[in-house]
Amino acid sequence: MNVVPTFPLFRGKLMEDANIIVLGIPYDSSQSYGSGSRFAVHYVRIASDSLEERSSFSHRDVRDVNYSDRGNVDVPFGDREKAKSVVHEVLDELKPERLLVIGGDHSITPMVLSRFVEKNLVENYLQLDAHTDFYETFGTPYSHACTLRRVVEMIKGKAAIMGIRSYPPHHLDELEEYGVIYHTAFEGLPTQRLSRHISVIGKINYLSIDVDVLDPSIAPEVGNPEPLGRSLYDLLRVLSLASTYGDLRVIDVVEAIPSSATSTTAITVAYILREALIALGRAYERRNIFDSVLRDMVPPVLYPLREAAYFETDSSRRNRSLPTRAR
Ligand SMILES: [Mn+2]
Repeated sequence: MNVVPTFPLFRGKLMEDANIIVLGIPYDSSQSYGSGSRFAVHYVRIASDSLEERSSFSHRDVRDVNYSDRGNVDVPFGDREKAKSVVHEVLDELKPERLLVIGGDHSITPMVLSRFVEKNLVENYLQLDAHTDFYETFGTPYSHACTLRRVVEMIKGKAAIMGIRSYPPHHLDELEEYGVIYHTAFEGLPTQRLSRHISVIGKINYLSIDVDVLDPSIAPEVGNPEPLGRSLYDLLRVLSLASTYGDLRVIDVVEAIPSSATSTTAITVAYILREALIALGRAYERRNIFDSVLRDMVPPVLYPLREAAYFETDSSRRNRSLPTRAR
């Protein structure tokens, strides 16, 4: 198989029959400004070794997730078609039920997505990004700046994008024309407008996270940094909503170019990857038909209650474990 072994994310054990597969795709030939996301696949895995396996955000432990990190796809650089065929070859061999991809630049998303669409495993798509990525062509039609455009051409369901704050004005008209739901960074992520967002997030199967959706003060090392981004907390809320309501199949995390394993960006991405594994684990737990029927039966107006229940566990835990301090 065309994969290269690496230090496994959160020291996960190598398993043949894991429910969730982790793959690095160190392809960065389309980055148009800063480049070097091919190295992220190494640095963020090492950075994961510095974090706790148990998340204080979701109160879950990544060691309870049945995942296996299979290493990095051995992609040829500069040849997009060859890279795509190697990615497909590896996906066909591993047959992941659910997948976490570490990029690489954003042009890897259409490569991965196309296989899942062909197999009818992915219908709806959500991208978190500072940029619209909706250029028809940007030097080449497979530039990272054309990601969403290529995605919209191939998916059968709905596409949505959140966090955008850098685009030519005509892109917004085109997004509407193509039926893409969009929220700018200034409209906020779910923390502010929960009910409007979960009607989008609750249906997604493929979540693509461009790290530049975050404010550059949190993750400065990305290909195209853009000020006025969202917080890590907002991003994690999207993940928790998607795992509570949706049927997540694939998450990719792309465009980071950390300069070392100890950089703020590497640590932040490792943090996102831990929550992404936990989200995919929750999605797997909710895979059975009974649960999906129940999910459809709950009217969207009651969705906030379901999420409140998820977070209630956190506060009850906090109340239990914190002794009253003597004054
Ligand atoms: Mn971007």
